[in-house]
This record gives sequence, structure tokens and C-alpha cells, in this order.
Amino acid sequence: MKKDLMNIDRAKSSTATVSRCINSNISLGITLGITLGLSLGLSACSESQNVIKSSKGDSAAETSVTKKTTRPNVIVILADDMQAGVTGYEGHPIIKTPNIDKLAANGTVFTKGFATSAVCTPSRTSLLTGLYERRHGINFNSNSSMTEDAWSQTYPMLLKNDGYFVGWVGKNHTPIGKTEAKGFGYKSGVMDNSFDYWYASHKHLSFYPKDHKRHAIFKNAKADTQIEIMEEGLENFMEPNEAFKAGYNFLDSRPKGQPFALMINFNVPHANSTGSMQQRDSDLDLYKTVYRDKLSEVTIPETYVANKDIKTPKLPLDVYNGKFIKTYNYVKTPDGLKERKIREMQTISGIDKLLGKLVKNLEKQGVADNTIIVFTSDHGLMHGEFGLGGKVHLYDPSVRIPMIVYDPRMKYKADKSNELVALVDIAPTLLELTNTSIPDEMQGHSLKPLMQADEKTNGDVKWRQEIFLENMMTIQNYPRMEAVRTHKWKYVRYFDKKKDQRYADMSVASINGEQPIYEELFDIVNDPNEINNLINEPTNQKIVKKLRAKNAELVKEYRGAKPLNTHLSEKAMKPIDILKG
Ligand SMILES: [Ca+2]
Repeated sequence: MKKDLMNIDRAKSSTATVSRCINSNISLGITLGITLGLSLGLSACSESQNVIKSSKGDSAAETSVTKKTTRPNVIVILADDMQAGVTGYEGHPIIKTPNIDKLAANGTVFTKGFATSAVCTPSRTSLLTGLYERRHGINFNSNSSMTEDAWSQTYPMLLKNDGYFVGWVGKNHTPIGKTEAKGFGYKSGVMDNSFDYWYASHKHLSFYPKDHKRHAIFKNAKADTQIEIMEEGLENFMEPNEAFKAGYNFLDSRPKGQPFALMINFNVPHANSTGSMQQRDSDLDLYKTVYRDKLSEVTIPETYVANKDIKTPKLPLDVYNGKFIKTYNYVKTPDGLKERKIREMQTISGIDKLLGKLVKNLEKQGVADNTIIVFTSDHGLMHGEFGLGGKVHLYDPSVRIPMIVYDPRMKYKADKSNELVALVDIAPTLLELTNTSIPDEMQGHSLKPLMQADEKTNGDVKWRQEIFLENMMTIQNYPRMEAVRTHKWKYVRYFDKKKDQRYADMSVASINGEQPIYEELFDIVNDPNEINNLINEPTNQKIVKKLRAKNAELVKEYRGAKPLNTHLSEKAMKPIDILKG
């Protein structure tokens, strides 16, 4: 029933966008003061009209013209392993993020944004597909690659198919395709060749990408550091630079007048990058000295437990043995965590610097008033809360993310939304805002109704009252987990590691009756740090029963009946004990 209501919302909003070009011109003067403070220049509407005037003049073509002339550009900026709360707009006491703060002030801030799978690969895949991991079937241990058909249904490919020039800069962590010529997943070349502009590489980039042969695409960059290399790629995207292009003759120039969709995917502040920072002489001061004078003001979480002080583990040892990979060893001591936090702030400020330059470039190009910008992270991270490191867990530090959606054309903008939203909602949002059809299979919902403060919609949007969270990454000692979080409660269930199976089989295990071996219930409102497990409190049994049922319902709905739309590697076919290695 609720989904039907959502679809009605989508249809209404899509109809409304038909007249957006006219509206946006009328409202230019009004919105001028609250946009990023940019000079508008010619509207992209008139620019686009010139480009497509040569198309047919019949009524069908007129519809096409109306659609194309209203189309905004789309930029998604994705941080890596960035917890919610480490920005100025979220009230962080030390970090300075003026450009992110400005985006927050001019856009809609989602205060309850979530990654439904708190791991790079499945979460980034959810952002692209609008699907929960349970349906897209891609993780580090899935030994699978998205099929070409599944890839065609991601938002960048849907936009490309609908007339957009698409670019990708930075990191990719989603294996896609399978080709005889090149191979499986990252090796297939499917993703690299799908983009009109590709200045990116697969898996971790490190802080100095040029140090690694795998990232040869960056070898001619002037800068050595990740964020600045990405800045060079972005500058060239916005204004093709012949000297830059000479080193990469496969890069196309962006045609002026064609709407673009650009993905800017960082590998910071991920510990792979912050852990590889070396304060080289050639680094900017930002990555050497900034924030170091604030070391004494850096705080550790209220629930922090140093490794040597762990007496009673947060989770029983037969549920999770507590061991995490050495990448996250910095949480084991307060000094290690504080150093991590300094580097985290430095690299987030690096992202902020890049955003500032990008906005100036959009101004210069005269498209700032017609460019949607999304800022978010693929998931959060544990910072030693209860002695835990890494991500994956379904506790809030791991699953909560910063999320801002800025659409300069929006006439009545909501400053913020406290609804439960997730990365799966980004793809349908961007498709709706660009007037592109949303595939029925997409499971997220467009955030557009929440972004509007129009009296007709504000406070009257029917929205989900619970969000489903999951972990199916069973490598690195982690248990399978499922959770349902409402505004008030979080219910988490853990499964027996001894019953881990092949990935595709695990995706239906609980649907087929596998029972959890451990459960948690937290009162998020009164216990936001998730300290007290209330699962056995007699007074809570009614809500426990309700959330168990909701969990079962959501797993089934999100998994769906169809097989996973993935290619499987040879490894995926081997017995389970090999998979565990
Ligand atoms: Ca990540």
C-alpha cells in the first residue's frame, strides 16, 4: 500500500517537472540569493534548446525538447568510511568544512541518513542500483559481478541512455561485467568503457595512487595525493585541457550543452588512504600540519574501550570473536584513534576544498543554477565504541552517514528532513529530479517529496517508518546480521557463523527459516549510544515481536523471488570451506 502511494508521489512529481524550465526561469531572481551565491549567466535551458533545435519539429519531438531543456546536471560526491558528525554543519567542534556547510545551508540535510550495508562494495552498489544488497547480490565474499543487464539499470547508465554525458572520477569498488577478452568483474573493462569520461581506478587508491601500478591511469597527474589528482581530473572534465588530455587520449571532451552526470568517488577518509599518509614534503600543509595544534581537543567516543581494557565484549564471543583486520588497529589505543581523527579531518577538509573549487567551476561555466549536488558517504565506521573497529556492524556509528541533496532549481526547499533515508534512495531521487523513468525494480524511493517545503507536501509525505540494515560480509570474522531501525528502536539479529554458506544461499537463509542465535534491542531515543540491550525486558516483548515480524517481512520483500542478477566467479562455485579462506 505504501509503495503504491510512493508511486503516486513519483507520478505527480514527474508531471510537475514538465514545466520546470519555465518555472526555473521565473524563479531565477527569487532563488538567486539562496543558491550558492553564484552569478547565473545564461540558463542551461536556453543553451540546451539551441543544441536540440535541429531535431524533428513534430509533437513527439516537442515533448522530447521539453524534457531535454529542463534537464539539470548531476554531481554525486561520495566520501569513503566517513562517519556522520564530522562536518561543520553537523556541529563538529574542530573541523572546518565551509563548502560542505554552504551546500548544507542551500540544500536539504537528511539528519537520519543510512547505509543499509555498512561495507564499501555492497553499499556503493546500492547507491548505483537503488537496490538493497539482498537484491543486488554484490559483496567482497559474493564472488560475483553485476551482469551487464543489471549495470544498465543503474542511475548513471539510465542517465547515459537518456542523453546524459557521464563521467566517473576517483575510486570504484563495484565489480561489473564479464568479458571473454579481459575477464571478470573489475578486469572486464565494462565499467571503464561505459563512461564518456573515466579518470578512475578500481579498489583502494591509497593516499598516493601513483605509487601503485594498478592505478596507472593517474601516472601523468601533476599532484601525488589522491584528492588533488581527482581535482585535476575534475578540472579537465569541466574544461578540457589539451595538455592533460594528451596523456589520456581515450578521454572525450564534454560537449557543452549536453547535460552531464558526474560521480566523484573518494577513497578518503578510509583507513587505507589515511593510513598511508606520510606527510611527504610535497604534500600540502593541509595533510601535514593542519588540525595538529588541536590534538588536545580531539575527543574519543563516550563508549570507547581501549583494546587492553575490554573485559566483557559487546557481543558474546560465539557470535563475534571481536577480531578485526589490522587496517583498523588504530582504535586499540586512544593515541592511535586521535591520530586517525586528525587525518580524517585533514582529508575531509581536502574533500571540502575540492567541492569549493568545483562550485567555482560550475559558476564559471554558468551551470551552477542547474546542477544538482549530492554529498554523502558509503557508510560510517566504528571508532572503538565498545572496543570495536572497522565498519560492517549495524550499530549507528557504522551505518549512519552524512547526506545532503542540493537542487538549486527547487522552489520551496526543505532545510532538513528527519525521516529515515538511505543510499538506496539516491538513484531514484536523481532519476526523478532529471525527469528520467524510474525502473519498477528499484527499491529505494525518491527523496524529492522530502526536499520540498511546499505547503502541499511538507509534513504530509507518506514515508517509511523503519529502515532495514544488513550484513552479509562473512569474511574477516563478521557474523551475518539483519536489523530494523525505527525512529525509536533498533532491533538487531545475529546468525551462527558455523552456518555460513555460499553467498547466494545465505541471502535466503533467514527467509527459509534459519533462526538467529543472538538478538539486541536498543531504545535509540533514550540510549542513542546503544549501550543497553533491552531484548529480554518483559515490558518490551510487544515491540520485539513487532520488529521481528517487520524484519522477516522486509528481508523477504527486498530479496524478492528472482535469482540474483550476477555473474558468478569460479571461486563462487567451490565448496564453502574454501570461500572462508
Ligand atoms: Ca567505504
